[in-house]
Amino acid sequence: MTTHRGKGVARFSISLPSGLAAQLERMTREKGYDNRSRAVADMIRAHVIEHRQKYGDEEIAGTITLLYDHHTQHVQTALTDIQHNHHHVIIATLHVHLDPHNCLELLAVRGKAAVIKRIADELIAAKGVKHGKLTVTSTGKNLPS
Ligand code: NI
Repeated sequence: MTTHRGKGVARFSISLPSGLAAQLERMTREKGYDNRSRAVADMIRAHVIEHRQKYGDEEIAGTITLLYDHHTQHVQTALTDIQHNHHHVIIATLHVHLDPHNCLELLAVRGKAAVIKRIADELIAAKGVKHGKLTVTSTGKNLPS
């Protein structure tokens, strides 16, 4: 990636699959942005904030959502092992049998941001997990109302 800097603005070009580029154009229009750069800048800003929340020393609360096919060999054992290893951080779980194959698992977590991020990455990367997502919020302690 080549970056050109000037007047407080960094310019760079990126390559996207054409289908994704078309979806970006559509979203930019639908959200009312006057240009693509502002839409992309807002997306990057949101991700930077999320990234900081995940990697810091700060105490956070959140949820980890996992979707997996319980027929995939060893997936449930692997996920349960990880959860037992971090029982002090995982404060509640909910398991829903979505259909004959798919399971939805929600874990409520509380602890240091970097620790929670590591556990979420480990769970999401486990073989058999089709999709996973960490949603971060505050513990409420240092959040002015
Ligand atoms: Ni299930």
